[in-house]
Amino acid sequence: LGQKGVTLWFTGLSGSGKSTVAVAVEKALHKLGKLSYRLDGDNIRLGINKNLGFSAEDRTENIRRIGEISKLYCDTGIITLNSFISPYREDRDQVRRIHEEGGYNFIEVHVDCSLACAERRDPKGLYKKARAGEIKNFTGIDDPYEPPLTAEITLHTDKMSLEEEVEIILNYLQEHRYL
Ligand code: GGZ
Repeated sequence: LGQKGVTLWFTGLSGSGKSTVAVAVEKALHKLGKLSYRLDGDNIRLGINKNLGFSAEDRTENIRRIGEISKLYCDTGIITLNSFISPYREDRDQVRRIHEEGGYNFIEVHVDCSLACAERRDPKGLYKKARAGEIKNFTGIDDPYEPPLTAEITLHTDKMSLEEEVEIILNYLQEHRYL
């Protein structure tokens, strides 16, 4: 394949822009002839993890399984783009550990925007429902989000343009010889 496998792990609030950035990075990588694969709630929570909800326990198991899947992708040399809230630092660190112990590459990307900003966007109307008490344990409202302390990359999506964000990620991949 001529490329080095790596997991790009996008973490952040619902509505922070994780999937938007991942889709844009995927397009840019495709143009460069690089193979990538995107994992998100749509292909994971509706499939392999459809027995999991949003309790702390289920979120931990969600992230653990996704971590194992992306480690397997690393073996193939694919660039994996994972967009999950992954609210618990310990869960993300665990995924990092299983990568690093196996000699796999892991890059944590903090998709950082304030709760106010995510709530203003509210693309699916979920914050509104959470505020109304129609959804329980919603991250940022009545459930925690623990921001990364040592992410390799931080994107301030309330201030940056999508183009800038893609460039930051591609530059990082280039500098670290993934491209
Ligand atoms: C957070 C929830 C919840 C609750 C449903 N809390 O913006 P979305 O809709 O498309 O992304 C959110 C997605 C979160 O799933 P993850 O697998 O990324 O979560 S975790 O990493 O914490 O396991 C949101 C929707 O599912 N959603 N209920 N209570 N987000």
